[in-house]
Amino acid sequence: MSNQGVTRATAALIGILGVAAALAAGHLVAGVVGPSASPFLAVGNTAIDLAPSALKDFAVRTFGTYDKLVLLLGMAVVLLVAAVAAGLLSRRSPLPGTVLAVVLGLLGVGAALHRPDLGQLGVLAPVAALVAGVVVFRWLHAKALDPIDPAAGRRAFLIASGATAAGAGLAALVGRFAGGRVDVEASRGAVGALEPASPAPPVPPGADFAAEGTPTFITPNADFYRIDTALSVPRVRAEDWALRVHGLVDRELTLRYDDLRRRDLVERTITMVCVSNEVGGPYISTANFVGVPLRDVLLEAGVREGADQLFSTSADGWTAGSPVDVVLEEDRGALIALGMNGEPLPLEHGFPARLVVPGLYGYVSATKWVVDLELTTFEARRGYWLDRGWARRAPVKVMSRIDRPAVRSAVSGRVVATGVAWAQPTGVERVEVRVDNGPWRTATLSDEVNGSTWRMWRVELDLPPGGHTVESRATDRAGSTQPQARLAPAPDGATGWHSVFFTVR
Ligand SMILES: Nc1nc2c(c(=O)[nH]1)N[C@H]1C(S)=C(S)[C@@H](COP(=O)(O)O)O[C@H]1N2
Ligand SMILES: [Mo]
Repeated sequence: MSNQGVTRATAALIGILGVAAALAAGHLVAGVVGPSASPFLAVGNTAIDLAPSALKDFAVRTFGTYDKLVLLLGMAVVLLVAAVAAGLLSRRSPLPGTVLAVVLGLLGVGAALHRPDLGQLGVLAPVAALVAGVVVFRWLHAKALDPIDPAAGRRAFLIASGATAAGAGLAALVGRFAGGRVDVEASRGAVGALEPASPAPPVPPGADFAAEGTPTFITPNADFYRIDTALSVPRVRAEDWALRVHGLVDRELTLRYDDLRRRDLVERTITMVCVSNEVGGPYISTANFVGVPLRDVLLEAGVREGADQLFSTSADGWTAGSPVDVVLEEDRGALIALGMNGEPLPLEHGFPARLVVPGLYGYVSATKWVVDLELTTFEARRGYWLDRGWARRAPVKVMSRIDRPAVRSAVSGRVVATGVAWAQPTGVERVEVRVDNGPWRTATLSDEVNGSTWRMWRVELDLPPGGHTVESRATDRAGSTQPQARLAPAPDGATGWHSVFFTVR
């Protein structure tokens, strides 16, 4: 048997088991040194950070909020193929498989070193993966090649394979358990009600046209759009959380969760929007955020002359830079938010705390899992997306979207076109609609909640049967109208009129 090597099926199995053992060992150690050190996640997170922005934009455009799932599945397929290939190349000698295990392990080491949220101990996880991968691969290979007694050798190999599979499963489970030790859900549950001392005014029933196809005015937390670079949601307990305010300040502050929640909390109804939102896109949502005015905290710290950037950092190392003049505006209503729609922030939306700045796109303002606020200059530090082709200043652009009729739908009878418009922080003055390049008609607006929230619109159309194109454009309180020119989201937000083709029966 030794001259022919192992069979194809056995060779493939050895490759797969070697990779499984490596991943499981890495996951086990990551459970102790930090969940994001798990090699699979660390490589995925690093791939996200290093990916060219064109690829990331493509992923968001194509897969929307499933982009991360697609990345993980893609990685799994690549790994499986590599494992099988390495196994097949190693039918006679374990050398090719050993090389693959080392290369994958080093990839994991590189990724762990690149994670800003991991200390030096983070490399222990991929090192464990590398060692386990090499040892298990070579051990199984030797068993499969046993030249002395082929029958007994086969039995020993099967036992060893079973033991490897069981051991890998167990290690992965223990790693998962150890990683879950930081019980963030329990911490969130223990926060209880965050009662605002000054609640937001109630949203009037006429604030949306949900019965006619617009979104509800307040977006339920489960439906709130989610955009971030985190493959695994950072798990920070409220008890362990602290926010440091430093840099160009008169006095540094360190605020703990209890310090903040004991203050007079304010509630503000705010619409958030992502710069990646295409014309007509879904990355916009509205919530009642509860928290502490960001301005108050910055004034307590005392912002020094010359600081033009508020540089915020998340627990996982992501960063954003906001203009100091904007976050200090009295009427802006920027928050260090702790709660959202009557609950502590959901984990995916930044528990324990995040920033929300009305009128700025999320990538320059809305840091989730925020742990650090540095007063600095735009010269000195660059936020995460700036080196990836996005602009330094990114105020939200005036925009409108058509929700009904739906794209390419067929409608009969009376046509009611509805949609949303936004122009934070001034508010929407007017929405106009036209059909088939006809005259613009002014739409009816829903009751206004405040300038930092979206506004719904509706217009009744009387149209002959056949195909029609409806277009909309909004105008803000300062008098600027949504321009017709179509611009892509990069570098500072899409522009253009939304247009929808539909048919009247
Ligand atoms: N830590 C962290 N915060 C982040 C991001 C991120 O990738 N990491 N993405 C930002 C972007 S681009 C947007 S649009 C908003 C989205 O917030 P949401 O997921 O709660 O809707 O979060 C911002 N805050
Ligand atoms: Mo975003």
